Amino acid sequence: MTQSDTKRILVLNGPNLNLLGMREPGHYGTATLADINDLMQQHGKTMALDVDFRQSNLEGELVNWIQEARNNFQAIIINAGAYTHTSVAIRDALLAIDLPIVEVHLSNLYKREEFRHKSYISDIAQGVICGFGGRGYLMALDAMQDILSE
Ligand code: CA2
Repeated sequence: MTQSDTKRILVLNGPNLNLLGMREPGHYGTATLADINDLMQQHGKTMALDVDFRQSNLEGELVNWIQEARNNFQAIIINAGAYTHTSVAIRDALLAIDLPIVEVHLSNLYKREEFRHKSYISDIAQGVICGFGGRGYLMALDAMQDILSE
């Protein structure tokens, strides 16, 4: 397999997801973001996917990373955290780069407060995975592999 066969996936995580595994295990599970990152790297390797994993609590930083992804990545997996429900800026950045997007949430948004039912990302994503905890990120990677080989 040559390096050009390897697809690069940017995995973005939004505010407070750096606290994963440290608080609220009932909603978000016990795995840390580093644990999920490790699993994604390993799983990605088996499918010739190079996974770059980033987290920020800052909306503008997420927007910058999305803009930069245009020339460096083939796809984006995103859990925008609470910005999912508020950020037109993240939506606009995702629309501008024209890469396939899979949206992930650890918790099942539809079992939670009504304000979490609205996502500014879902209707511009190829698909949404929510409610499966950290495993959802691996499911998203499988889905992205299928999307990229279509
Ligand atoms: O379920 C998800 O993945 C969410 O994107 C998580 C966000 C929440 O605002 C979304 O509605 C759904 C919150 C992330 C907060 O993560 C924490 C993790 C551990 C302890 C406290 C917060």
